[in-house]
Amino acid sequence: MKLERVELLHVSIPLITPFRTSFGTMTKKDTFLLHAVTDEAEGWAEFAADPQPLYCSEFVAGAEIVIRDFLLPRITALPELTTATVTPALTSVKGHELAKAALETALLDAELRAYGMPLAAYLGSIRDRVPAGVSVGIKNSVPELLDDIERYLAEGYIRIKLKVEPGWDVEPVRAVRERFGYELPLQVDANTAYTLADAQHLRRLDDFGLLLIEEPLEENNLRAHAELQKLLATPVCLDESIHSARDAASAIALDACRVVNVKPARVGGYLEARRVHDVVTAHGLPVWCGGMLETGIGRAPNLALAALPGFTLPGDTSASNRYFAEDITEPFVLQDGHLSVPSAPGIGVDPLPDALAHFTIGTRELHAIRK
Ligand code: OSB
Ligand code: MG
Repeated sequence: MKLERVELLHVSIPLITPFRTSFGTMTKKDTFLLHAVTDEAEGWAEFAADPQPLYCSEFVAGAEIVIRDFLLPRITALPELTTATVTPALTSVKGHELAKAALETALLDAELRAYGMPLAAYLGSIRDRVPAGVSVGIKNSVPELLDDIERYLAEGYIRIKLKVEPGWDVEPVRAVRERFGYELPLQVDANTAYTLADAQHLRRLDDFGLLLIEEPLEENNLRAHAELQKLLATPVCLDESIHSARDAASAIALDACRVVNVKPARVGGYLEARRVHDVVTAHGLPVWCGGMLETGIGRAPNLALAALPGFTLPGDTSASNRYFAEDITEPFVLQDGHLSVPSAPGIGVDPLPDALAHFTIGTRELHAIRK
């Protein structure tokens, strides 16, 4: 495969409702797509992070520079361009997993399209649809939260995740249990909002039969998560702290978590995400697929991953209309609480030209081979 050009499309898409977490409130998906054109096929990918480094250290403007100045030059120097050669070529650049994931995914998409192979088949996925959960942001009041959850359950979502922070934790969880019962698969996500000093408070969540508590403490603080796990009956799940399969192995060895949220972007792409799945599954622990409010371009490959056998818990991969009035691809629709895994080659979806034109606020040519 020969890389002819890589185009960056900066897109901005309004969210249907603001999404509030312990680290901030999002009102739109503001990021970029990568469009890789090779002599054999074209590929697409979405950068998963936000304009500000609040969820993770990477951010939109920084990732553009990293890809343009440090990642792409290493790719264009390769004698043979395949996904197998791309990933090792990028390892000398420290960190920047989300930027690497965007570039790797665009090239993987092009390569798989050239082979006519769907990403799900390439990864070894076994399902044609995956159960959908929904991540519910922090609300102004408990009644507002209960109304939102009622609507999501009526739509068919089969698992609810509540975003929590100090001051919005035990009370909303209790209210959800009282209203919807103990059978509802329910979990919480703190996005690093607590410290080990909050352990006794967090223990109160043990009364509510949660599936897991996600990233309660500081990012990368495996020791503190292990201390917390000793005090909690609720399984600790790590998100922000897991950047690789090696991190997952360390966290499990320390008993810092008993569940892992796999976000392909956070671990550098789908190949490493597959390895995270393999390591965690080999330890007999469940994994599930997280999300970052992706457009259809990011959602499609996440669904392919979530169809691997070890993904035994429902993920955060919700339908397009949970996020957007209009998506950039054909919308993903909830059917009987599930989303279909794309079956066309590569990531299996393309941007719709009109939607793409409508939501694109800038384009940059990152690399063009002069012919
Ligand atoms: O921590 O899982 C998270 C969204 C943006 C950034 C981080 C997270 C989230 C979510 C929503 O919880 C997941 C989704 O619906 O895409
Ligand atoms: Mg999370």
